[in-house]
Amino acid sequence: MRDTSPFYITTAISYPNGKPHIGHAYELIATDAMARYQRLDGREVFFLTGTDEHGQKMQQTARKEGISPQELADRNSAEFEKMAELLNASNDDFIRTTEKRHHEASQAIWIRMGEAGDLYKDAYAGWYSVRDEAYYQENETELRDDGVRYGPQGTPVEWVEEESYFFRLSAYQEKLLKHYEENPDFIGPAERRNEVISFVKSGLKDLSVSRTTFDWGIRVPNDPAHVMYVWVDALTNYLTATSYLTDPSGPRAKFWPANIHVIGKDIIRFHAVYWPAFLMSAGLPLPKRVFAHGFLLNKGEKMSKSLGNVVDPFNLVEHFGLDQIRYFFLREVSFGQDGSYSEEGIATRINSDLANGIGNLASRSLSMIVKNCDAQIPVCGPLTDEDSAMLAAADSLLDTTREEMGKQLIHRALAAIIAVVSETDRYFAGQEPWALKKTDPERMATVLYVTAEVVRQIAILLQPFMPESAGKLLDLVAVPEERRSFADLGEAGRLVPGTPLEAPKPVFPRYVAPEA
Ligand code: ME8
Repeated sequence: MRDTSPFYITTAISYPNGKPHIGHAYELIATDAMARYQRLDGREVFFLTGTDEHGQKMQQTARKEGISPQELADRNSAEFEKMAELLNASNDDFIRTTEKRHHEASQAIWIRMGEAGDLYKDAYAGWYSVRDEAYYQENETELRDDGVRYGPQGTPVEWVEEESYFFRLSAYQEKLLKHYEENPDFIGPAERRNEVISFVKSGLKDLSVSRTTFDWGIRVPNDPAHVMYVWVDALTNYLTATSYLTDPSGPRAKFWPANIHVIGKDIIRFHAVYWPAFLMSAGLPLPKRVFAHGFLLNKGEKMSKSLGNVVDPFNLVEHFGLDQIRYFFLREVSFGQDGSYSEEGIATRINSDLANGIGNLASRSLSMIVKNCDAQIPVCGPLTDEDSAMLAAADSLLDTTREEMGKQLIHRALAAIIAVVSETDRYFAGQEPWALKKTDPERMATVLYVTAEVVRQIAILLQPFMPESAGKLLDLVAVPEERRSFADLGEAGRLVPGTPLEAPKPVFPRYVAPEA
């Protein structure tokens, strides 16, 4: 069933302490595909991404580089915006947490948590990871042979002692567990849900939510010696951009609560424990779902600066092409699981699924139409069972992909579309339209019509994943711009005989590795 309610989707906001890497690109591409899918399916979508600019990590990196944190943020945030453009991301806004609107929203949520009686001042003494911007219990850390103590994500922790505001997280343990129980879809995938539930069941301690030993952050209202813990402000970005708190009659306020926060698995605790607790405290509605994708590994290994295998998304796109990269990540990696990538893997996908698959199907069938049917969409004669089955397979893709995308199973939605490409290949080969040319030209016309009609539907459905290439495929079958939404799938938008076609230009060239 089609859902017409507004749809709000977010990525995590990235730390601009360095340039964007392929993990950031991956998250943005996947979230973009989901946003585009819902838009094409007729929903009013608000898609947000941005940068998380406060905190100790930013301050330390800036100091090392001899510039101010604001300069560091300006420089690298611009790189993230450039990446969004390069990746053809359809985000409706790009939020920076140093913006005024965000300071206002963060202070507003702080005041509400205070009014609820959930903030109190005390002294913090414990472990902190600057790289993760996270507090850890001692039993979550380990002292290794190198004499350094590490947190659960493998980053070094340091001892912190300072005056701090605390948030009464302990008071939300039972409420959170009840929320997970009553809203089984709140956290996905299932592994992450289990992980969060067992973390919360193991007992929640109150959370230190302000810092006094540095000042790169949002001031605590009425206590300017304190800046907010960066995660309090970072999570609030999702609210800021809707103006739900600061201007409830604003045009975007209707988008809160978010339908889905898309994040990586390393930050599930912040999104599925702290964030809903803050919102409950502030008396605000909770997001409907938090979905954690996996990590991208380079040839199976974790990317790290020290291994020298951090891949620059700009280079990757330059080398393979944007839609090729989008397709690879979305089809190859099971969304929610870790995924590995390599040049060979990307080349194989490009050649098998795109060049030899949909690209070849479109060019073979459409060039036959141009040559043998006066360069016009041919008339479709009486349908055989095979023709009807072929059209039915294409017509059923909307339901299948809607179901998979509703569960963030992007790779399965794509696999279903590609399976219909293969089925169409078999249909086309089996019908032998080239042989029918002499013996039964009307029958040939029907086979070509059916094939072109399937190409049309596949191209419409590929738009969320490969917007530009899918657009080119739709140009090849002469589908007007305003007939490219999901409402035009199936019977509603069948190709019109007599529509002129041009000789097809290749959309997906074969990838040939450059000589070493
Ligand atoms: O965590 N593969 O920012 P960030 C896949 N500012 N995803 C990856 C990845 C990889 N190798 N490396 C990172 C932060 N990510 C916070 C978020 S949200 C209110 C604040 C993902 O720049 C990571 O999981 O470290 C996260 O979702 C996003 O990239 C930004 O990471």
